[in-house]
Amino acid sequence: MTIVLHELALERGILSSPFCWMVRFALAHKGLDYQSAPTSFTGIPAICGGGQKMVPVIEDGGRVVADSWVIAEHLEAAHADRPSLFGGALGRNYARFVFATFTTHILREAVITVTGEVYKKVQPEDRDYYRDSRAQRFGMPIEEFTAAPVAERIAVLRATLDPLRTVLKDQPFLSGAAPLYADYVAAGFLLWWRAASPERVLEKDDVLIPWFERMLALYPRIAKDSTRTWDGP
Ligand SMILES: N[C@@H](CCC(=O)N[C@@H](CS)C(=O)NCC(=O)O)C(=O)O
Repeated sequence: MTIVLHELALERGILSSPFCWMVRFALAHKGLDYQSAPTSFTGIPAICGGGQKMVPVIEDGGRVVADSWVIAEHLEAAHADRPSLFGGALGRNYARFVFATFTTHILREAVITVTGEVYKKVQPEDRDYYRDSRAQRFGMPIEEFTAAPVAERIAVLRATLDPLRTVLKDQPFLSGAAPLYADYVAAGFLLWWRAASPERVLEKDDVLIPWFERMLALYPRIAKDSTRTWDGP
């Protein structure tokens, strides 16, 4: 049965959530058929009959599963006959560490840097909600995000990706010879950033570019549905 993926959309259908991209990669890796159900921020509380606060959320054979990591573990267990997302317990723990690194160090830096851009791109019905919720979350008005020295922040953000550079200069994927969920976490982050920000997070000579190109070549639907704001991958 087709899985339904509730995912975040900005104006013009721009899909821009790192966590939703991670789930798309996971579904594609497993070869599972899925239907996208885009939502605005303010549409989230109404999905699946109510009660949801965030996306991604999937409906899989009558089960509603929320949270990208929980979804990845659900897909691994419920579709165990399909290619493994983690490649066993060690791979699961490695992916968990990569995910935690992104959510604690890298995403926070990125969110602060990109919030002003996302604000320009949210759907009209989301503008007030987005402005007020981000001001409350970060303790500063939205105008301060847009006025921030973006170049300096991007330099800091680029440096947070150094551990990936160390690994990926010597091997094709974070997970080794083939991609697994750790790679999808990192690529999901970059797809989100690339859709939301006009600023390149990967410079043209970044050693991560060949890996990112390999990630984009894996699943045509992901490459097709993602929005590119740079003159690169
Ligand atoms: N831990 C969650 C985080 C999901 C998350 O932060 N989703 C954001 C979109 S990127 C969201 O739905 N935000 C709703 C809001 O800010 O109102 C996961 O891994 O799925």
